[in-house]
Amino acid sequence: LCIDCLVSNITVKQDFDRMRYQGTWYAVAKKDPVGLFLLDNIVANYKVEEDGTMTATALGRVIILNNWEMCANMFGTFEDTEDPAKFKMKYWGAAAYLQTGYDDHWVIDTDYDNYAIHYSCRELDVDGTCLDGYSFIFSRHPDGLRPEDQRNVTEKKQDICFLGKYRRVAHTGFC
Ligand code: ODT
Repeated sequence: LCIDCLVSNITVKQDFDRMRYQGTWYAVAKKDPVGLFLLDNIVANYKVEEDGTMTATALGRVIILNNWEMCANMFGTFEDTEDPAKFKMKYWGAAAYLQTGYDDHWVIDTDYDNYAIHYSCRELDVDGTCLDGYSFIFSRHPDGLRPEDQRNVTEKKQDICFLGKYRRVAHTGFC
């Protein structure tokens, strides 16, 4: 629960298990940041390397240079923090004209087998709330969340103060 919307009060998945988080996740909904990048057909694939480092790749439809539509092939490496569910993600694209960055990457909740709620605040407001952030709702199933997971996901969207700010992420086979 997060009633005051302070980023420092947001709770994440307890005892996050990166091994069980590995594999393919389909984005079913997204709360966009300022200057959104990934539009739709977003699929992430997480992996734990031999040294224990978590890495990921992501595909998604983007529009670059205002009207050039393409499928972005993105890479990320995750730096651990003192909280196992909170990472710093360094990311870059397969091509130089794609976005690069260094974002928070928090796993708010997941059951590993069906759903996951990701959260990233890029910019804190002076009052400690999130001024610019983004979030993905992920499913293991390309066709969306199971009905039995929807209530919990809605609750978590509220906890991170993004309820009502998500849009559906379409999967049309573009990527
Ligand atoms: O789309 C936006 O507007 C912001 C998101 C930009 C970050 C995309 C970089 C992905 C790098 C590869 C990592 C995959 C992990 C995906 C999990 C969540 C999305 C960052």
